[in-house]
Amino acid sequence: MRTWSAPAVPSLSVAGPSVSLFDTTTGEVVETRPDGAARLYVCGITPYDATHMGHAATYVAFDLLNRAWRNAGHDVVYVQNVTDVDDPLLERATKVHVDWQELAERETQLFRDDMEALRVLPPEHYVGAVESIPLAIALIAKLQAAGATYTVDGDLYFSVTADATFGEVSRLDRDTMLALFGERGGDPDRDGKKDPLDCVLWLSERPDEPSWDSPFGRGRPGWHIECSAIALEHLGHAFDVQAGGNDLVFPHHEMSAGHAQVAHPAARFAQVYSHAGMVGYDGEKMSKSKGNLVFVSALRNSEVDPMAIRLTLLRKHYRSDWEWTDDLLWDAVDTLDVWRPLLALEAGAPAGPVVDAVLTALANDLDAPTAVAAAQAWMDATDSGDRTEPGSPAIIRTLLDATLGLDL
Ligand code: 5CA
Ligand code: ZN
Repeated sequence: MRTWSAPAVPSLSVAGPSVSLFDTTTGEVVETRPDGAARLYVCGITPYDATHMGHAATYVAFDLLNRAWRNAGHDVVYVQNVTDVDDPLLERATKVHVDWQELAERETQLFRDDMEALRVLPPEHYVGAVESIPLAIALIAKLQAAGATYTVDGDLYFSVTADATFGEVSRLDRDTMLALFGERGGDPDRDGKKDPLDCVLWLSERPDEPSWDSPFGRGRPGWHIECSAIALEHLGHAFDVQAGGNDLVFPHHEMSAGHAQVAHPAARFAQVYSHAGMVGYDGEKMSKSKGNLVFVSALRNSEVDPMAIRLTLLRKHYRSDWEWTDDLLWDAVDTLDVWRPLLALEAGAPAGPVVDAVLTALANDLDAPTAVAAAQAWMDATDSGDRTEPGSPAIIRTLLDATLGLDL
């Protein structure tokens, strides 16, 4: 699939420190240790509606990781999927009487435009579920050969007991797993399953739904196998970071890891699992199914500065759950009105300590709020008349662009 265009990223004269990240599987902040290029997989959108602030927050969060690695001197191989065939997309297409492929293409393009406006670095491999069906089929065949599958009325299931490490990604108790599985696309109550948590690998053909030929009959792949297959193909095993919002911890990331690890027991799927908090609006998680949405494209269409949207997101720590309010956005708009003229000055407060503070904060579990506070302190000092360092505004401007993705 076509990716989106990359914004220019200026290089810094100082290298950033090695990057640490909170790992969901251990509950600790761990140092990432890329061996050669850093390998990142971030779960992509299901393109049945426009990009909302929750999506934007998650992609901006992992854009900080991408930038922090680059600033630390690593090349980054970044892979993202598009779930361009799945139940919610097909259901929406039926409801609004649009061809499912047209809907997916339209919303994917809107997402690309939103990501470009927000200056999110594009993945090197932007990969659709549909185009990856041969990969999914090959991986399912490995699971079948490993004895990890069985059928229920023609649908092929993954047996979670085949994965000796099942539960190690999310570390949740069984009752919580069962509840989340039911809420997030699973079918714990279906008759004929060996374990209520077993998930679909290949769904047999349904009337009026798209389907493809496979050794398991005509049908389409389940959701979790899509990300396992795409990640393994483009990143290999034990890649550095598997990421997404924390609504994906279970079942999605647990199952994707399970599929990959049963097919290739010698290696872990990913080394670190990193999850962004949920952005809420009007008291609930912002979600397409609830309809309580603030769209990036709607704000762009009403001439809101995308950098103000980005700053609003950066002011919250990526792991916290928070509520979007319009006041947060207007506050960011006002902030940038103050920042821009200061960054255009010939001289300002000393830049060196700010460069260190920003790089250190971001390498420490992507602490953007601390980085933004360090930038604000420089703005305050410069605004109150500290113009002791010629050229420092240009250095800060470059710093904000390279690390936080703020082009001011
Ligand atoms: N296609 C799957 C992943 S393979 C999917 O979850 N798509 S999605 O469109 O529902 O979400 C896209 C990304 O945005 C996921 O990483 C998800 O965790 C994240 N996300 C969804 N809603 C929110 C929210 N309210 N706040 C923060 N992140 C969110
Ligand atoms: Zn995924």
